[in-house]
Amino acid sequence: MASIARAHPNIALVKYWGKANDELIIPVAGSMSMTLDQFATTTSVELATGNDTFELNGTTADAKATGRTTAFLDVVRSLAAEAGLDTAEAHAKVVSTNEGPTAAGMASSASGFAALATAAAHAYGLDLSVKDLSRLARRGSGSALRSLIDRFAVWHAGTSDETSYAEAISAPDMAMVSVTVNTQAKKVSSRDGMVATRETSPFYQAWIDTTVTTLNEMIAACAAEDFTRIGQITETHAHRMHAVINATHPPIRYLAPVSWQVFEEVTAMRDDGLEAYATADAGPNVVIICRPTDADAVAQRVATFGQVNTFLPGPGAHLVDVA
Ligand code: 2P0
Repeated sequence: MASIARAHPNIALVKYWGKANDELIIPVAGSMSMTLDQFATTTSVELATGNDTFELNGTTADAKATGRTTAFLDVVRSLAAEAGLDTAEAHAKVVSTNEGPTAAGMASSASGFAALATAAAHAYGLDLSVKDLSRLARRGSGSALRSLIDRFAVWHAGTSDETSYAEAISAPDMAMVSVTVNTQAKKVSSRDGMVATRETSPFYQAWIDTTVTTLNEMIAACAAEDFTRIGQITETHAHRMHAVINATHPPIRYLAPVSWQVFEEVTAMRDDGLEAYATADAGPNVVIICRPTDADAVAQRVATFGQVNTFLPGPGAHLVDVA
């Protein structure tokens, strides 16, 4: 009996960058995102004897990925023990497939842990609400908790395991056009980059303060269905995140020259009356938000900079089958 779940990546409009608690993955500030409608991860979890095993995209995962999966399953097992379930000691066979191109940098750890949390909770016999599944997914990877939510999500930072969770927020319909750029840049993981930022960036407290304010502004802009304001907040906030990261020592630079060219092109689009705004995560790829009716025009404007994909708001993580 395998439990199978599907989840999609999410892209933040208000970014998560920095932890108040590294073990529980409690962030220093809340964030807000759109769940995508493509590049799903499908994960099956089947209880088994012997060690936990993890197969990713058809091959046995490396030791680091397997260790992270086992650590996550330990959290699930501890919840099963608290609930008095006889699955609490069981190991699991985990098989996961990403539909997105592996090199696309489209938050596969978010869809991965959202799908794993959903499938593993079911396999171990836990009956969790979406809120509690988001809290569980957070233990695997912070951004994964937002992929539990349909369309648009807010992560309430909270101050404890209980109070740090995701829930839906209503926002005007929009599209995201991702530009996957070609670069040889060596990537510092988000996890390591966040620690370096906390330890060495002199702007860290300002970043925390501005993110708290920005999330409140974003929630108000969503309530007002003000796409222009949402876009302006998104682009400014992305640059503030890269600014605090750039100020680490030694410096971390996630954006590449071609990323800046895409930002320039988005400014030019606006000058031409095509309303679009850009953001970027811990890597050189740029994601452009626009109205769905403008997505084809935006995609054409950036086609020469890299591989272009267009997304609409998608579903939160869900069980698809119990074989
Ligand atoms: C975000 N990022 O809000 C931000 C923007 C990257 C830049 O969430 O350590 O992989 O597993 O909690 O979730 C990436 O962070 O980090 C991320 P962990 P995660 O989407």
